[in-house]
Amino acid sequence: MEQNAQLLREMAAKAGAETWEDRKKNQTPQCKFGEDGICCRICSMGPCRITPKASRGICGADAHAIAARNYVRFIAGGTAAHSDHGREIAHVLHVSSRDGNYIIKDEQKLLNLAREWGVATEGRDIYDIAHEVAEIGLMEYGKPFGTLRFLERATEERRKLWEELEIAPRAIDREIATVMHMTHMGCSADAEALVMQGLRTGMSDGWGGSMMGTEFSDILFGTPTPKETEADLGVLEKDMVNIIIHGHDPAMSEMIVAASNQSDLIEYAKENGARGINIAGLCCTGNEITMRHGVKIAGNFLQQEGAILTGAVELIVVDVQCIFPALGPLTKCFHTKFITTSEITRIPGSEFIKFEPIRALDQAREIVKMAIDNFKNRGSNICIPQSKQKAVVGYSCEAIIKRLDTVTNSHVDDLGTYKPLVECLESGVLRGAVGIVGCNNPKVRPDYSHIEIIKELLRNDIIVVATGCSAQAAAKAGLMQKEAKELCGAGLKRVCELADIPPVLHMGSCVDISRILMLVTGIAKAWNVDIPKLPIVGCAPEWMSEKAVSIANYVVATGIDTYLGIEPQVKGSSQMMELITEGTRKLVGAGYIINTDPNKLVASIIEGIEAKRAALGI
Ligand code: SF4
Ligand code: MSK
Repeated sequence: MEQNAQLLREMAAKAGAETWEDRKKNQTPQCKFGEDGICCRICSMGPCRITPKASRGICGADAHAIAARNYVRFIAGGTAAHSDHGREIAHVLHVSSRDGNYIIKDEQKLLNLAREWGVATEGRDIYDIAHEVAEIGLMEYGKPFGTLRFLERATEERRKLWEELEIAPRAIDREIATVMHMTHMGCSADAEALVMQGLRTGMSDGWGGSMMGTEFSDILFGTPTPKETEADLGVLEKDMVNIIIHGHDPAMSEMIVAASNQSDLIEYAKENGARGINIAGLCCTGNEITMRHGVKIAGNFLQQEGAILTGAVELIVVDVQCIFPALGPLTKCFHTKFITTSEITRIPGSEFIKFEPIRALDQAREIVKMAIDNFKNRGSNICIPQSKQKAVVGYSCEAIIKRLDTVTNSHVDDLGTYKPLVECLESGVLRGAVGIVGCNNPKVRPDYSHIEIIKELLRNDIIVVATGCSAQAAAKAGLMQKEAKELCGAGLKRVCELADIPPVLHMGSCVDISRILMLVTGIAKAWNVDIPKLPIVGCAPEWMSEKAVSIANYVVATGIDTYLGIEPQVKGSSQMMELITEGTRKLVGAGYIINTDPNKLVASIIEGIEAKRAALGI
């Protein structure tokens, strides 16, 4: 991996290009007030910062109030991004039609959701049902009364607790607005009240916008099933037209993949001297597309510049979130065309083609053609690192149930439930399960913490499910191929062999952490054990984005301990540090455990899982 990085650094130097590593140096040392969360600039009497001689801002807000307000605004940013993604997909569902660009690929999932939401299905056209379901979903963003519909999916214990604590989320947009209002100058200064609203807002993401994003994407594009792919920059092809898809919302990329498979465009690529068209994904658009089509994974968050630095990318097309503005100047150092498609993500140095669902396939064809036309402009200085690994991806909850059912095949009557998985956990064949999620962060060596933590868990018979950039790190390290069972303890190895699965299951993109919520909820129901007592935890070793904090909040509110390898920016407030670790645990049964040393972090995960097992008497 370091060898690749060195190669790409040389490419950058030759091209006169700057990378995140250069900019990181220029940003060092980073602002201590920002790191500790005790700089406030929410009114123009400020900015104010807390120092040994100034314990309060001009209005009198102390370190706890300032850190808490900054923290919940972080959550609101993350919830807004994930949930708006869900809203966009709902709009696509709303214009789906039998003869249009977007058709319904998983009718059964749509019918199940329609029944769950009380939508009549008998004798109706599937597209009428789809449009009504989409409209109900869209109303979840702004309905004036009641709480979110998906909360009904949670365990009874959680629902009751959320009601008692008054953190059951109402309309999604309302929770985001409530954060902005509470943190406006002259409103909340009480850290605990702000943290509670943070939990509620996070839940409007996980049990709201993200869950909608996942459900509607499955309905439109198909529920993922296991399929083989490859990961890392070596998936770029020297003699093909390389197109990178990047971001989070799969709607446009679905069409790019469809266009790239059309014979006239493949023929056109050949006429232009290429062997064909090669699509490769970055970040969560890459995850969405690999989960459903097996499209190859070029890399994760901190590899986005590396992909361009190969000099072999004809075009990069992006939608929303996690896209470096640096791609503007960087692509100018090469022949690479940079296309933005969402009005949410406008970046200087890009060409903007506004995504329109009703003519998305034509737009995608236009974009693929642009890439082909650009093939001839590729420079002679190409450097594609050789590294790539095989991976099996596509583990939706449905796919996991199907595979794990084969482990205890004596339980024919249990087919279609999580009981076989519960049996493995209860008997100790598997000691526990960990959801590893989240980004890369230049504060730590890219992928290192993800990989070290995952490997140690596997050695200890702890099965791993992964999403986002963590999943891509695992894929690049070869941990998503079935042969990785050789790295596991005897119990996990046996489960992998019987179920014919890799020990790390790719569950999708960042919004697909809602799949993990449903997986854990399903296990809790099948086992009849409250979620905080299960030997199941979450971990974000290298997180960086506001979305990650939103996720961490809904995971904690769901009763799942969350281990963080990067410190949240609240260290300047002892009260906040207490609230996010032990404070929430007293209320919802889970909290953060923070350690920036990956070896210590994984040791505490294993210790935490074993303590939960001991408490269950297993
Ligand atoms: Fe300063 Fe208070 Fe204004 Fe914040 S809200 S900038 S602490 S005066
Ligand atoms: S893409 S939010 S860097 S996981 Fe979902 Fe990766 Fe984090 Fe973006």
